[in-house]
Amino acid sequence: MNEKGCSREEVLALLAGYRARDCPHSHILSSMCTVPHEIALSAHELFTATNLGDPGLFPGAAEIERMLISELGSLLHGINIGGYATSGGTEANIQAVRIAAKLHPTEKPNIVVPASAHFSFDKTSDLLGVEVRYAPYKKGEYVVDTEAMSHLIDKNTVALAAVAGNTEYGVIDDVPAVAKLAQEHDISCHVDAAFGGLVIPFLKNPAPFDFAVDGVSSVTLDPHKMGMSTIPCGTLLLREPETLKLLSVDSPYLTVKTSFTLTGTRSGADVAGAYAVIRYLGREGFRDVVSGCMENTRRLVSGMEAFGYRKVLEPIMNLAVFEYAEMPEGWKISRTRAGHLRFVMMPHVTRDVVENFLDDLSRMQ
Ligand code: 0PR
Repeated sequence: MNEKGCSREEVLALLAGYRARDCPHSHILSSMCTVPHEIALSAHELFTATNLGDPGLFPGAAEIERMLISELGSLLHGINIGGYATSGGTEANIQAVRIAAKLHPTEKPNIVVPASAHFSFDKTSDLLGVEVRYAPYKKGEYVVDTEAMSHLIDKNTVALAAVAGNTEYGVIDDVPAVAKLAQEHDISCHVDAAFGGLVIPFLKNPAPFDFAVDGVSSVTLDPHKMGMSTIPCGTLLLREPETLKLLSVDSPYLTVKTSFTLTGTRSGADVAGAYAVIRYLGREGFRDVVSGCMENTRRLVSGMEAFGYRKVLEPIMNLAVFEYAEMPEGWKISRTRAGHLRFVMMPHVTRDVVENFLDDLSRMQ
């Protein structure tokens, strides 16, 4: 730290220089985050000084968090759903597994997750000492083979997970089959809908993936992905709100005497941002956003197919995957573990962005 500070202008010019080095969203085609909705930014600003880690000081912000959980719970067909706003999908997945391990105490707990599960389950394993068993895909479909999953369950299995909108291929596991398996073994069923939770409800004829499915105990849903909130905002949604208490530790000097969250100090700003978007857009607005993203996904697929690029799957969501090929310079496109090209068609990937990309692609033909 320098002895003397500098002017506001100098500081902001310095930061702007660094910001200019970041990739522009107009060229980011593989991110699950997006440019926050304008109303999320205003809401965020209003709540920057709030700390949900000491909710008695900020009852207004705490009430917004409760309303966010309640709104998302009812969107996912739940009644009196509990939970809280996490720092993202990683924290929500960790906490869901912690709850499952407490509900089903055993010396060597394990969980069975799809091979497509996000790497946050590896972190969960390392942190909690819970073994993670990966159930393979159904050949060529990238959804979990529930038959194979059933063979990985034993007396120490505390939970099964299904993914609704997987990170690499955007497909939805057979949640009813996974939940049924969990019920048969009297264990928890966690659905990771970090990405899909704000897409699937707005698709035509959505696949069952939420609390409407018997046996689903918890769901991860991240507003900082398709919810267009500011980062970082995830949620953990629980069918049985009381199960959160299993994670409680004493917090004697706070305004509330127990704490169940993984992080301590938590901003109310991103939570207000997430709630603002939900109130502002409503289901109708979200349906429009999702249908726009789906239309752009179809345009990308037809444009690329016209140049001879081959898709790996018919997209179910706003995520398209192609066999590997060289891509034009300057575009940020990631690859799956299997080496496929992965496009996540977030709200910032507008029709203009798609056309610009296809133009660049046409110059490579
Ligand atoms: N579950 C699923 C299904 C996910 O896709 C992700 C993250 C998580 C859990 C973990 O969520 P957090 O990262 O919020 O803890 N999916 C993205 C991914 O790994 C996250 C991301 C977003 C990565 C934007 C890069 C990026 O530019 O691809």
